[in-house]
Amino acid sequence: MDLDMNQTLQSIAKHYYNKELKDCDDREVYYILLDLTKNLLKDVPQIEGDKKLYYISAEFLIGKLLSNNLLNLGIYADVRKVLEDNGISLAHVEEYEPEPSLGNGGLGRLAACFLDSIATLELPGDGVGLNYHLGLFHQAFEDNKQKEYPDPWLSDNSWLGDTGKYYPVSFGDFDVNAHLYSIDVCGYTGKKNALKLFDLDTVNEEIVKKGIDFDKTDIKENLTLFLYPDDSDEKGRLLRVYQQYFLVSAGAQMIIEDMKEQGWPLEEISRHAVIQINDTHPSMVIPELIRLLMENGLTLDQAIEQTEKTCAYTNHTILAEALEKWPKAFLEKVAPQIMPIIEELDKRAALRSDNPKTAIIDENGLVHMANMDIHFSKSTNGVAKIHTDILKNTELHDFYELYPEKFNNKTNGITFRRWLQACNPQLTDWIISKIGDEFLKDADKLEALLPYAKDAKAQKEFAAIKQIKKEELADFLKNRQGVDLDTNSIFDIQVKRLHEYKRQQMNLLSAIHLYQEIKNGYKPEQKVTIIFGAKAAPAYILAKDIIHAILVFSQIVDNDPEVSKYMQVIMVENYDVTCAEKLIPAANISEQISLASKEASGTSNMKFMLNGAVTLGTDDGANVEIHDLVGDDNIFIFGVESEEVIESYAKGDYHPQDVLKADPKLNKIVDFLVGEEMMALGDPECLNRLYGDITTKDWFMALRDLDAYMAERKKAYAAYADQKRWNEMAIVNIAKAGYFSSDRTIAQYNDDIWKLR
Ligand code: 26V
Repeated sequence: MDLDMNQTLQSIAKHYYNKELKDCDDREVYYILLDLTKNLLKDVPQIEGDKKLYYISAEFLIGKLLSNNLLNLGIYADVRKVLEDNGISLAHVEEYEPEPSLGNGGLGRLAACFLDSIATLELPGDGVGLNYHLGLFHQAFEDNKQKEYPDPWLSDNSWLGDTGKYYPVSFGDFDVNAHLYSIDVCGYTGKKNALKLFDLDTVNEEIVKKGIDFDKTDIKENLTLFLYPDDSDEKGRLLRVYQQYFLVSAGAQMIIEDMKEQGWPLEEISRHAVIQINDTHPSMVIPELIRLLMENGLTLDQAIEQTEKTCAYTNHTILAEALEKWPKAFLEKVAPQIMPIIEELDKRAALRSDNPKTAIIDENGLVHMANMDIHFSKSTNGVAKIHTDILKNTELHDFYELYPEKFNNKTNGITFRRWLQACNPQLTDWIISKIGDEFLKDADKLEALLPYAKDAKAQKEFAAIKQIKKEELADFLKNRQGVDLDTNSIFDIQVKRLHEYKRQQMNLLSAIHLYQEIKNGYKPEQKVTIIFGAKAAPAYILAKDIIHAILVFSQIVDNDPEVSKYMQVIMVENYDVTCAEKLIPAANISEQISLASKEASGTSNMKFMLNGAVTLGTDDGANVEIHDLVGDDNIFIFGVESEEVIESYAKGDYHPQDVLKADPKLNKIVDFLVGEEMMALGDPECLNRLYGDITTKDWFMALRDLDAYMAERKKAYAAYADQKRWNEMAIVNIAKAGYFSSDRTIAQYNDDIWKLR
């Protein structure tokens, strides 16, 4: 970029603060950079084409945008240098940017990575979502328990731009106006798309009471107040349907408006638009688009045909409880105008198949959103090979028989701009010093690093960078939550949403086992720091019990000097994208231990791999593909395989008591949960409930895999002792990570589904 960076920043500093740059504090520098970047973004050319993608999603977990934008504008290094020359650290400046937490986890973060890659590949495509005033709750630990607080991110001066446009949305009992905001999304080649976010002007942040409680009935005041309001009760679920219809109705109107502005006939909308439906949250876009096309003069048959050719659906989970089914009564209340269309689609679906499992409306009057998506969109994809295979062979088998041509796999990916360049500039520079910078545009080129895996000098250099990242993490956590980390220990990290199927409880049980061994005189060769980071859904009691047990156990270890020489357990408070960017580059071991078949893909597994951590995991989700790429020697795999798990569920033959009877040593571990040490510090109600669940239900088979997990973990720790071998494994992982660039994923979506050019 042709810009004297020092002069430019000095003049903005003068203009706003009447100071020299070096005299500005970090907060002021943040606003100077925001101003600079927003202005530069204005001049970035829009990506154009005669077909446009709309990636519609209830979540976009975009994280902080400053670094990412600087990178994609090509001025990151320049800005960092000028700041440094003025005694300012870009890392400290970034702390003043509030993180927009507009997503729960992987699904929302994937949408954000995709936007980056879509713009980088110069494909015309916008994100379409909601402008939640309060993103995912802020997690605090009080008395070793999770407490939830609001997490505001909006301020007068932010990345969000007001388009000034409104779209009318009619609910059954009242009408509102959707207000369109927009955030520029600049790709790495210097062209931009947008993230379009709808909001409602009447939303009132004052109605938030204690914690994150609020009146769920006043839709005009609460519609876009929170990301996914608590849906453990009926009012919360109904509010969610209001949010969803608001999103799709405004979104579909905007799409139709775009078509008209371009002069493209709506009878041919599928030639000019493609709508990727991210999970079932935006599924009502199908009947809504049909309705609007008919309002615009298409016949019912035309509208249905065009909609089916325009929409495509991505499935992100096989967990039955996560597949949305809305009672007809809800939809009739929220959007009575689309109910006749859904009924019509249900009739037409029944003509295509009389199998009740593929019905849109079931005998209980529940509308199965995924079923509507599969019948009336042109493509259904899973997010990793094994996940798509399970959809085809098991979960959605009846649909696969009906529409084999609609099913396809798109293994997830991550943007290397954020998950390597921005969060690990040291590693990026090191890779560039070895193989040049071509891999930044063509991730497959990372393979050129492979010969360095066995190179002693390269191994040492890599290890030195890992050490720097461990020290940076230690500083970060010291500042953030006052903990001290031993950077000479193994950093063994599991960060993701808390869910029983992800099995943080199994990690905890294995940590308890290590504690017991140390108490019995075992002296590990290498100290280990086991780090967790996870938020639990506010109404998910067992998940909160697991957090409680981890926090209590962490305290027990800290209080015991005999044990804390060899191990430490840390639960990071308020795990978010910002934390992830610090934790992932510092990891030695990446914990990916879901019950095989349950994790659709996972994406942190890819981020860890790219940053030179070695996976300890099950053959589940994208771990399977990581395993294939790096081979048996560069990964630690354990556990029951997915076919066996699926068979076990079908037969209902898993009982944790059988495992406990067969292996007495496991009893000792599990009993610790309710033993005197834990009970002395913890809440007996929570601990007993967790113990009761694990010993009698254990729905996700943690006990079944526990022994194999502990054995494999020991192997990994032993392998770490051979530093040469360990660094070799880590470098092989980096070299093989190119496949997981979201640029590859997006190119495949485009080739197979979107066909934008
Ligand atoms: C949602 C819910 C909500 C109700 C309670 C239980 C439950 C369990 C799981 C979910 C997940 C919903 C969809 C989702 O977030 N899937 C994630 O998508 C990621 C991106 O494709 C993928 O990497 C993760 O494996 C997958 O869990």
